[in-house]
Amino acid sequence: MTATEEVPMGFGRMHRKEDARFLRGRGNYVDDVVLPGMLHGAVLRSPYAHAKILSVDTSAAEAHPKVRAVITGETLAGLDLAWMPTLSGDVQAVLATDKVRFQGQEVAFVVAEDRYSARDALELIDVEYEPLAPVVDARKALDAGAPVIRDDLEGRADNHIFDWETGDKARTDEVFANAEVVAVQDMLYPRVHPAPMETCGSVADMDPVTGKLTIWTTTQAPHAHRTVYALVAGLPEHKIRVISPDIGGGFGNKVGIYPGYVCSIVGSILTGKPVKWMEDRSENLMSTSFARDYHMHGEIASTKDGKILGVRVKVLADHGAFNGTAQPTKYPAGFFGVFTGSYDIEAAHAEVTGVYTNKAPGGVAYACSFRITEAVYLVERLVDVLAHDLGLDPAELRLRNLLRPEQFPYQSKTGWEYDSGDYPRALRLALDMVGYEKLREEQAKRREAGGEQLMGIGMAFFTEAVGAGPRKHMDILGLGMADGAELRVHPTGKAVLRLSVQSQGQGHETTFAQIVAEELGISPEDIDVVHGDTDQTPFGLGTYGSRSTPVSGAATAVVARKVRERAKIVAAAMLEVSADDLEWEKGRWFVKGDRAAGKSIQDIAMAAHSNLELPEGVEGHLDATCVYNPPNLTYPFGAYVCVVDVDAGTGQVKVRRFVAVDDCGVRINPMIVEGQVHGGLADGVGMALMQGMAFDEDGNHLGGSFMDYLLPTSMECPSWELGETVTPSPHHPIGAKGVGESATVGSPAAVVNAVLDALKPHGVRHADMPLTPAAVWCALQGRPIRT
Ligand code: MCN
Ligand code: CUN
Repeated sequence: MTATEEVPMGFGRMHRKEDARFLRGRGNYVDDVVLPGMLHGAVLRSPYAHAKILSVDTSAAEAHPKVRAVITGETLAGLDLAWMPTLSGDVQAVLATDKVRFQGQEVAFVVAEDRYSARDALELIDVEYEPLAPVVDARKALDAGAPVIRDDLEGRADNHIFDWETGDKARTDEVFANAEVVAVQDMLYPRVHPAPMETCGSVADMDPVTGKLTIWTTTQAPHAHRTVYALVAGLPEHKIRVISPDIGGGFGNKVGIYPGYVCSIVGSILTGKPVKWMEDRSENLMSTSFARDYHMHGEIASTKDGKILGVRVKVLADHGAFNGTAQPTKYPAGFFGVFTGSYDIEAAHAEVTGVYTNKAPGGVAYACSFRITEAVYLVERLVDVLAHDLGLDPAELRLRNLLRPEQFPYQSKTGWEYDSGDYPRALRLALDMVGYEKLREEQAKRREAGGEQLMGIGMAFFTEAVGAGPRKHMDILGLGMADGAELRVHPTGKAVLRLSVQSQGQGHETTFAQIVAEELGISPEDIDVVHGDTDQTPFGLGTYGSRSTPVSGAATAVVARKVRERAKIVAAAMLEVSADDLEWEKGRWFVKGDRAAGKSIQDIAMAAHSNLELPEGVEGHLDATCVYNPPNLTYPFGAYVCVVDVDAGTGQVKVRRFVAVDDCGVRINPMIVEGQVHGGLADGVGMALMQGMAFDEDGNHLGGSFMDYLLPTSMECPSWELGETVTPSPHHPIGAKGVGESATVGSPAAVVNAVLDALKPHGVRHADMPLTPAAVWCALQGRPIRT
């Protein structure tokens, strides 16, 4: 921050407080943690996607002079730790005992004096495998005679995980049977990976004297992890301290508990020394939480003139070898239930079937909003397919069907209550900003002129449901999704806010200080935000599903208001008036009708710690705590328009422009919101055009490095054009809605719709992501790139 720049006393643009250390290279990440006597762990991984383990010989590795311990599945079985529960109530192998079930699965863990020796010793472990036929294609997972992946589960004779449905099937079938038009489209939302800049890792330190385990680890949910460690390992919870220091990007990759974390803990218990384990890039890409992998069969029904009547969908969900997704228990398909999108329809129905395949576990990650990415992609592609079939302009079709402002709060046909919105206003703003009509004119001229330079205009309108959640509906492993907050105000009026949520780059140290500043009138510079340490912060479920602002942000406002009420009593005593005679303005209480007679929050804080006499029954100090259980989710929304140029000769797509209008209710820090949107839009361009985790037919992972798994850079991104509308959430104390995943959720459909709009004159109706040059070229030739 420059000296001249003003720090807002509340909401407003403000540079991130945490940047002072990040920009100076003073961040403190897990790999920066160095403890006396620390040892290093490395994981031996399976080269096969599916194979029986016949034997594991660790003798040569154990003989390595720098090796302190070699841990196998058998070692863990002896401690009853070979399997751990997943966040979805399945079990996952920590280290394989019987079989390996995906390429890259953890088989053994070596603890050595340095990282290099640990890695060297991996090569000395001799594992004898008997390869088995793998299940790679989810569409074949339920075939009769398909190899059974989870024969560890009793009585399991197939690869079926769950069936889940939502909506009214009978009513939907009736609407479809009577509809004038039905458009049908199969589509794949391919497996992608969050690929945070920092990979996953941990440093575990079990103090043999006190019995206290401290674990520095890359986690988005430190408190939830601590409870799971306590339950799984039988360690007393108060003897476990989870510290999540600075996190170099999470994107959902750091929600779950990975075998490496558990192995570092066991390594520390066995050696009596701290043990560090840090993945490399390939390990991260191959074995940690992927995202999506939804095969969707979608149908949309409408009248001839484009009134949408219903949506139905069948999904085949590839969950990999262990059901390791991290969504609220009641929702095995996450919040996919919002697939009716932003439209006023009569009926909807979805069926989702989850299956095991020989791939890494995961599913809910990469700014997914619990599968709302898939839901938004589905409905926004279907609307475009319908526009294509009806010969209608996709903007016009959307405007005819968007929910109207007077319909809020809106009960969706699948049971969700959208809190607030003005959708047509957002879409009109986006169309105005991009200059929609002029662009269509340009496109018409280009089409008339012919040639290989194609132009496409695509859009997407999305509604998200974020802020999980009302605790009675939402829990993870039985832990209800409510968040605590604690606010202390020191005698001199400086404050410290303690939170359970965990920033991974979202700027919480700034924005949460701004919420307190807005409520109390203390400068955000004078408010420290403490997070990422279970010994120092109240319990809460962590950061994912863009829930920090909706849940902990609300908790922060509530706790600050409690402090304000306490301050009122102290101010009344200081001013020798009744508390009822006081009025609040930002930063001070004053006597109604006499502005000059007032006390600042700083004066009040000092008095609260002094020998001032307070009314009977009122303690001193201003500190307060609260637990916030949200009454509903918040429903941010947005309208995105993308313009692409496509070279028909090479299939190369260039994103020319991208307009994004977001509505996340009241913006705490517009600069941070814009940063979140920029990042998410880049994600969307990446997923639409280049990312996609591929496997060969033997289940070999083909995206183990950034040479093969492509991420977007500034070269692929246009200069984003952002707009905003503000529709406050009626039930959130400051009217804010979450925004961290909005752009990732909304943008892929806009990019894909734009590319397909460009290809439309060539008879292309749909093509699956990623729309690489090869995929686009194949689509133009009329052949699919994949079967
Ligand atoms: N914010 C605001 N006004 C609003 C809403 C949000 O100023 N109306 C601010 C918040 O105060 C916060 C940031 O925007 O500083 C994001 O807030 P929110 O939408 O509540 O999302 P979370 O903080 O819960 O972040 C989670 C979300 C998720 S789930 C993924 S995945 C993702 C994302 O955030 N991962 C990220 N954005 C990321 N950004 C970075 N840099 N790194 C990641 O790993
Ligand atoms: Cu789903 S990725 Mo974010 O919720 O951590």
